[in-house]
Amino acid sequence: VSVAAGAISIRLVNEAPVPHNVTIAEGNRTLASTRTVQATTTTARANLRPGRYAFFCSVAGHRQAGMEGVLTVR
Ligand SMILES: [Cu+2]
Repeated sequence: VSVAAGAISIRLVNEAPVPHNVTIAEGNRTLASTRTVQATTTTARANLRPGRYAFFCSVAGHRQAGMEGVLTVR
């Protein structure tokens, strides 16, 4: 996933009955996160400088199960 630097909007559509979120982090520092939701949609805002960040679901065990990726901010 890649986005332009500056203000961004994160939109999580979770149709499942299992709770999820989207968290963006730089190392151990959380830069932004949505609420943890199930069977609904939620949004969050962030302001990001250029770089490569991790994004993942922070619900216990979910990142380890593969819910992660790299966010490139141009
Ligand atoms: Cu999850």
